[in-house]
Amino acid sequence: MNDNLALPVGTTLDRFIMRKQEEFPYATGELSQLLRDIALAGKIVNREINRAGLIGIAGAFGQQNVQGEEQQKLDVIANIRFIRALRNGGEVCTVVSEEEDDVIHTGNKNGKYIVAIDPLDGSSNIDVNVAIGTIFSVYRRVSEMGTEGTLEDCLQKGTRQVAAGYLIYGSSTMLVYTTGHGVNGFTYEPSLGEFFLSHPNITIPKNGSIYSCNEGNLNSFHDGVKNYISLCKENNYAARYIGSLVADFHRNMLKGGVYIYPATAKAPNGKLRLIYECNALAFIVEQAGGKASDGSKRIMDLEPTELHQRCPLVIGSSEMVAKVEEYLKAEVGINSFSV
Ligand code: P6P
Repeated sequence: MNDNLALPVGTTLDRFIMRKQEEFPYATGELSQLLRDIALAGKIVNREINRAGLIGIAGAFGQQNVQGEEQQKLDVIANIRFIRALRNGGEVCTVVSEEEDDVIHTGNKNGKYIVAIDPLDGSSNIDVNVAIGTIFSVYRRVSEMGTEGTLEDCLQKGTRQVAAGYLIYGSSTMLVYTTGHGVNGFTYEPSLGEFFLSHPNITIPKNGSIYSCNEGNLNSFHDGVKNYISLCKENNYAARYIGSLVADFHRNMLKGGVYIYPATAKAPNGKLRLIYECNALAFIVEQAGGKASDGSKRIMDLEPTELHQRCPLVIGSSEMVAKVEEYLKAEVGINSFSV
C-alpha cells in the first residue's frame, strides 16, 4: 500500500493499525496486537476515571509507591488494568511500571516486547477533575526468547524504542502514538467503544508562545532557567501549567510550546522518570518535529542505569527547547540541570 496515502479522519484505530502493518511486509502483527491491548486497557481505565466519584474509587489508596508518592486508588486500578491487558495479550514478556518497585514478568516468555508505563500520570488531579494521562514506551527485548525478560531489556536507551504513546483522559479521551513513522491521534467515542483517527500526522510548531513550568520552584532553578522564564515574560508568552504532564505536553504538541521540569531543591535530578515518562514523550515529540533534552543532552541518548531514575526535562517546540539549552549553556560550568 502506498504509505503516502493518508488514511481519512474517522478511520478506526483497528483499521489504521492493520493498514499501517500492511506497509511492512516483515511485520508479524505482534506490535499491532500490543497496541490494541493498550487501547483496550485505556478504554477500561477511561470508564473507571469517568465514574470514580460515583463508585468510591476516587481519593487516596492509603499507600505510597516506590517513588514515595501517595498512591491514588485509580493509580492502583490503572496499573492492574494495563498489566493484565499486556499479560493476556501475550506479546509482552516484562513490564516496568511507575507503580511497581521491580519489573513485572507477565509469564509470556516468548513475548517479543518490553513495555515501560506510567499507568496514570497526574493522578492527584483526579479528585478535582483535571485531565490526566497514561504514558507508555515499547522496546524489543534483547534477551533470549523463551526466558523471562531481564533488567538489561528494561534499561535500554530511548533511541531503541519501537513505539511510544500516551492516553489523555480530558474533555475527550485520546490515544496518541508513534511507531517511528510519524505521530497520529485517535479520539475515543464512548458510545461506540472505538478510537477514531482525528489528528493524522501531528507535527509540533517549531516555535510557540506557551511555557509550562512550576514557577513555585523558581528560587531553586539554575540561573539559565530563571533567565529563560524572564525571556518568556518579556515576550508576553502565556504561562500554562496544569500539573499534569500529559495535558501540558498534548497542548504544546498541538499549539507549540515548551514544558520544563528542571532540577529543583526538592528534586535535584528533576522529578520526571526517564524510562516511562521522558523517553516515551521524547520519541513522540521528535517524531512530530520537536525536541527533548535534559537541558543539554538529548533525552533519548541518556543511558538508563535504574528503573525509576529521574532526569530534568525540557520538551516541546524545537526552537524553544534550543533556547533553554542556550541559556543553560551560558551558565559557566553547568552542563545540564542535574547537579
Ligand atoms: P509539581 C504529576 O505528579 C507529575 O508527574 C506531572 O504529571 C506533572 O507535570 C508534575 O508531576 C507536577 O509536579 O512538582 O509541579 O507538582
